[in-house]
Amino acid sequence: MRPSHQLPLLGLLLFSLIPGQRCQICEVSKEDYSSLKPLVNTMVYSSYTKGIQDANILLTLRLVGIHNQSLEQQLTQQIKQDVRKRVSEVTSGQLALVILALGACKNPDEVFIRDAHLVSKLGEKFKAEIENMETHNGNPLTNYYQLSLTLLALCLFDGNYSIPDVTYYFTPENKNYYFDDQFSVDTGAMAVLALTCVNRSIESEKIKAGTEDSNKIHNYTKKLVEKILSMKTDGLFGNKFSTGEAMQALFVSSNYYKNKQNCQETLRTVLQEVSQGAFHLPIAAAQILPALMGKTYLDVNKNSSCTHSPVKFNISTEEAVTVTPTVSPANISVKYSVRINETLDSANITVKNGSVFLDVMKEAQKQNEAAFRFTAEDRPWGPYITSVQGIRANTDDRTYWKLLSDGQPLTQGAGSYVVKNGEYLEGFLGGAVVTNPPAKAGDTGSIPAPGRFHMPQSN
Ligand code: B12
Ligand SMILES: *[C@@H]1O[C@H](CO)[C@@H](O)[C@H](O)[C@H]1NC(C)=O
Ligand SMILES: *[C@@H]1O[C@H](CO)[C@@H](O)[C@H](O)[C@H]1NC(C)=O
Ligand SMILES: *[C@@H]1O[C@H](CO)[C@@H](O)[C@H](O)[C@H]1NC(C)=O
Ligand SMILES: *[C@@H]1O[C@H](CO)[C@@H](O)[C@H](O)[C@H]1NC(C)=O
Ligand SMILES: *[C@@H]1O[C@H](CO)[C@@H](O)[C@H](O)[C@H]1NC(C)=O
Ligand SMILES: *[C@@H]1O[C@H](CO)[C@@H](O)[C@H](O)[C@H]1NC(C)=O
Ligand SMILES: *[C@@H]1O[C@H](CO)[C@@H](O)[C@H](O)[C@H]1NC(C)=O
Ligand SMILES: *[C@@H]1O[C@H](CO)[C@@H](O)[C@H](O)[C@H]1NC(C)=O
Ligand SMILES: *[C@@H]1O[C@H](CO)[C@@H](O)[C@H](O)[C@H]1NC(C)=O
Ligand SMILES: *[C@@H]1O[C@H](CO)[C@@H](O)[C@H](O)[C@H]1NC(C)=O
Repeated sequence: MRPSHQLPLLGLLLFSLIPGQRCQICEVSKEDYSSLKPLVNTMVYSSYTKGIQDANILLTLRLVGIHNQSLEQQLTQQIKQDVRKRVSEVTSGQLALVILALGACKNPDEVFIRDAHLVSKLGEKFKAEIENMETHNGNPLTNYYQLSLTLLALCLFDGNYSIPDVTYYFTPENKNYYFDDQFSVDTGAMAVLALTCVNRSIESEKIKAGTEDSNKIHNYTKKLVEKILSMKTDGLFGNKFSTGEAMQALFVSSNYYKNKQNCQETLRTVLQEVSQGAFHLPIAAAQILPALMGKTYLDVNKNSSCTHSPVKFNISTEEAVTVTPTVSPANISVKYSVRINETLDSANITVKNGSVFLDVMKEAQKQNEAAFRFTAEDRPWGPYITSVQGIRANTDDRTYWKLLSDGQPLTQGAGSYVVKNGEYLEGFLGGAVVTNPPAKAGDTGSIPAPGRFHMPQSN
């Protein structure tokens, strides 16, 4: 077990950073576990066919101790089969999630992790990310959320990483914590978890680091925590989908939740959202549930035995209600535009009330193939738009297809966002490029910066 820590010299700080302590956790009380049922039901009663893409689900089931042998077996088998088939092609973050899921607690899958050399393969993917940054203007192959997941998994599973790489690449000033000019709370939170793990490894002398490097890691964590806290609205950090990860980061590295009011504020808002079905995607449920049950990814530990949740969920299929509309819905009309550089293609599109953004895109494509054709890939969060008008977003350039409503970026994807009558929807080739992180909030106009792209391809 971890030794207890003396309080370090933190008089100057707004808060202290106390790793390994469990007193700042803000979790749903056992008596209120019934409010978590929608999340558990969503996770247990979905069909899973995507192999590695379902790793986050297995990770959460094991981390919070929801035991369902048939489901666990099914997920494990599909993940392993997928790993055997295409481990060299998966991204760093995907492989990190696989390792965290398979190794979440003591179970037979550890043999698979070892025999398939997953940890050293992850170490290679980490190196490849860093090499890409060196040759592509500081842009990783994927993103900093995945780089952080990777560092976290390497740290927890005794993989290879170097302290100088950590102190060089994880500075809070790094542009990769931002998309457009927005600090990505999910990304910052994952980095805090990874850095906290590294810090603990330094303390337990699992890895060596000088005082200077230790101090840097400490400072980065503190700064990132401050940024996360600065993104608070209504008890949420970033938005409802980043809050679970933000909570985990705050648990392991701040005293924020020592204040009971802070805790109640977050729980009230999150549970309200849960009751309104905001986390109806299994991945959304999987990302919020650990924090609500007082768990963090730092609890993933191949040495500890798989636990059972102390409370039995009365899981029932009846709870997973799907509302079937009784009357045929009215038609609604929206404006839809695609913007590339200065060119704008617009159309008025009529769809059934209750339609999602993707339905609008499909209808527009039917009407004007040349202007509105698009491609999408299936992801845990739904369909991910990869090209419009044959123009692909490009990670090396940090461009992406951004979805807007009345000029504001959506917080849901095309497959989830339900459109409203009279709304102005836009698909915009946005550049996630920032040469320097924004110094202050509010210094950017509401009009998005011109889109950038690289290597247009028709397909
Ligand atoms: C990095 C990131 C991005 C990057 C991805 C590209 C890159 N350079 O890596 C960029 C900036 C392009 C991006 C775009 C968007 N994102 Co995003 N993104 C993330 C983030 C921080 C990490 C994703 C990741 O790497 N996961 C780990 C790997 C292992 O999993 P993965 O499934 O292989 O990851 C891929 C997909 O997740 C995909 N992706 C990223 N974002 C989204 C969003 C949707 C809806 C889909 C279907 C896929 C997708 O890109 C990842 C890399 O290839 C997550 C945070 C989170 N909590 O998951 C948000 C997150 C998934 N994104 C989100 C959103 C809303 C979007 C946008 C819809 C925003 C917008 N208004 O346009 C767009 C997608 C539009 C489209 N083209 O379809 C939300 C989804 C919430 C929801 N309920 O649907 C999240 C949870 C952030 C949040 N808290 O709001 N994103
Ligand atoms: C499950 O059902 C039992 C008996 O009906 C009840 O006492 C308990 O609170 C329920 N648990 C949850 C998590 O809903
Ligand atoms: C376990 O999960 C399966 C889906 O894989 C589901 O059909 C079954 O009802 C679940 N069992 C329990 C006890 O929740
Ligand atoms: C770490 O690196 C050393 C030396 O390069 C290598 O021998 C070892 O196998 C690596 N370990 C892992 C887990 O990748
Ligand atoms: C860490 O932050 C403190 C206080 O801001 C500063 O004095 C110190 O130089 C920083 N240390 C490093 C290694 O960056
Ligand atoms: C990191 O470890 C040091 C002790 O080496 C401790 O003082 C500090 O609080 C820790 N920082 C974080 C961010 O966990
Ligand atoms: C797990 O156990 C091994 C061997 O007993 C030990 O070397 C390692 O430090 C332990 N890891 C953790 C995270 O406790
Ligand atoms: C909605 O539009 C479709 C196609 O334009 C049309 O067939 C249908 O009758 C309309 N429904 C209503 C309720 O107006
Ligand atoms: C958009 O602008 C960029 C840079 O100004 C240019 O390279 C690109 O060809 C333009 N794309 C289109 C489709 O006009
Ligand atoms: C869409 O409808 C509005 C009025 O309802 C009209 O002013 C506009 O010209 C239409 N746009 C297109 C592209 O048809
Ligand atoms: C669309 O449906 C919602 C409820 O599902 C309703 O509140 C709204 O009035 C409807 N809009 C139209 C234009 O029918």
